[in-house]
Amino acid sequence: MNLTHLASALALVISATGFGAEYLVKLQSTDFKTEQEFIRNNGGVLDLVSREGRVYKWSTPQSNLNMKWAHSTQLNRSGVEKLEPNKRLKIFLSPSLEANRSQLARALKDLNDEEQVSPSGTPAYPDNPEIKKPSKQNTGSDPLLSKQWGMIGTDAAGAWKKTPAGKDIIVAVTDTGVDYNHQDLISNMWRNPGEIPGDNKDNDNNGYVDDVVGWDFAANDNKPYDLTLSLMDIVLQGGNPGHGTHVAGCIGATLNNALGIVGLAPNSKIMALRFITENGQGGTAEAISAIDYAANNGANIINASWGGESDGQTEEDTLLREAIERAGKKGVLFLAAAGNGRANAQGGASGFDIDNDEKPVYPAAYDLDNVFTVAAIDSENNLATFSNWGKKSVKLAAPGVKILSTVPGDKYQDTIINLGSIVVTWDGTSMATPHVAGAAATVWSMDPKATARTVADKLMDLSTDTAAVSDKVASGGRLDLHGLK
Ligand SMILES: [Ca+2]
Ligand SMILES: [Ca+2]
Ligand SMILES: [Ca+2]
Repeated sequence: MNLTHLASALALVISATGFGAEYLVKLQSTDFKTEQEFIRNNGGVLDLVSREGRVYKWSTPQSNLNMKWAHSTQLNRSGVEKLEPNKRLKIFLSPSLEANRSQLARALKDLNDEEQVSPSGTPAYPDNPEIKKPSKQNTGSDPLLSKQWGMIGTDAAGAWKKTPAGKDIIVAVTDTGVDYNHQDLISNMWRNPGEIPGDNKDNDNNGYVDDVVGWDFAANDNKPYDLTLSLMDIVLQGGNPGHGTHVAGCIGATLNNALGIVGLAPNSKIMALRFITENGQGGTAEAISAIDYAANNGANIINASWGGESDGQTEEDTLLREAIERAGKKGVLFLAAAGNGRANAQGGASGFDIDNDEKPVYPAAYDLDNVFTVAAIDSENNLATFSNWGKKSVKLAAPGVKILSTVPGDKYQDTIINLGSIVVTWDGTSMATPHVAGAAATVWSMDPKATARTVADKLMDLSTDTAAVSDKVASGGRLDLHGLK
C-alpha cells in the first residue's frame, strides 16, 4: 500500500467512526419542511434526538468540520437555532484504574502469555441476555452489609426503619447499562407498566419498542445490559465495565433477601438507561435522549456518574443543559458526580481540574435548581485524594473510596483488579453520587409530593459537618441520614 492509499484508508476510518463529523443542531421547528430545508442547504443526515428540545444529531460527510467553519457563512443557518459539536462524555473511571493503566497492561500481558486471563476481544458475559422476571427470593439478612462502610456511616439502616426506603421512587441510572438480571437487583428493576414484554410493539406509544426496564441509547436496543469485556480490554480500551451495575447497587440493591449487599434506597426502582459504551464514552446526543426518556417515563431522580470538560466556551454545552432543565421542569432531581480530577493533578493523565468553581466540569457545574453535585470522601472522612470539589457548585460529600457493590454476573466487588503489586479498588465520585441518589429516594418516599428542591435541601440540612470538606462543599459536610425524622 502506498502512502496515498494509506491516507484514503485512514480518512475512511475517521469518517466511519463519526468523530469530528457529528453535530447537535437545534432547529426552530421539528416539522418536515424545516428538516428538509436544512438537509437541502447543508447535506448530511439528521436524526431526531429530542422532539421537545428540537434537537437533532447532524452527521455530515465532511469530516474536517470545526466550529469555526460551522459559525462561518458556509453553513446555511436558515431554520437553525443552535449548533454545537456532539461532544464525547465519559464515565468517571476509578482513578486508580486510570493511574495504573500502563502498568496493568504490562502485567496483564505477562499473564496473558501464560494464558491466565481471557484474551482480548472476549466479553466476560454474552451481551443482551433476555430480561428475566423476578422470582420469589429467600428472606434473611444481607451477608455483605457489614462491609458496606458507606451504608453504616450514613445510618442507612436507621433511615430504612423511619421511611418507606424509596418505595414508589424511580431512579434512572444513566451509565454503561445495568445487569438487570443480577440476583440483588432483579426485584428492584423498574418495569415499564405500559409495555408488554416481547410482543415487538410499542404498547405505551412512547417511541420505544419493548422497553421493559429502560433503553440502550448507545446500541439503540431494548436491552440496556452492562456489557463487560475481558480484563485486558478494560485496561487497553479505557473503559470501566460494570460501572453502571456498581452504581445501581449503591442505589437500590435488595434488602433482606439473604444475598449480598443493600442499596441506600432498597425499595426504589432502577430504570436502566445505557448511553455510555463498554469503552467508557458516550455522545451528548445519546445523553440528551436518555435524560428525556427518564423525565418522560416517570423517573424522580437521575444519577449521572459521568461528565465532560468544558473548554470555557459554555455556549457549546447549552443543549445538554437544556435537557437537564427540561427534566427539572418535570420535577426530576439530577445527581451529578463532581469528577475525579485530583488524581490527575497529582501526576496522572490529563483530565479534570480540582476546583469545579474555577474550572467547571459538566454537567456537575451547571447552575440549575435541580442539579445536585457530589464529592467523594473515604471511610476516615477525608476528602478522597482524587475528588473534585467546589464551595459553590458541589453540595455534599459522600462515600466514594473502596465501595462494595454489585457487578455483572451475580457478583460483588470493592476491588476491580488485585494483582498483588497493583490493587485497583472501586473508587470515585461515580460511587459517591449514587449514595446520595439513594438517600434522596429514601427521603423522597416519606412524602412523594415533595419537590426535588425540598428533597435536596433536606439532604443539605441532614449532612454532618466534616472538617475535611468544610471549605470544599456548600453544605460543609457529608451525607448522613442519622437525624432524619
Ligand atoms: Ca414503549
Ligand atoms: Ca444492549
Ligand atoms: Ca441484598
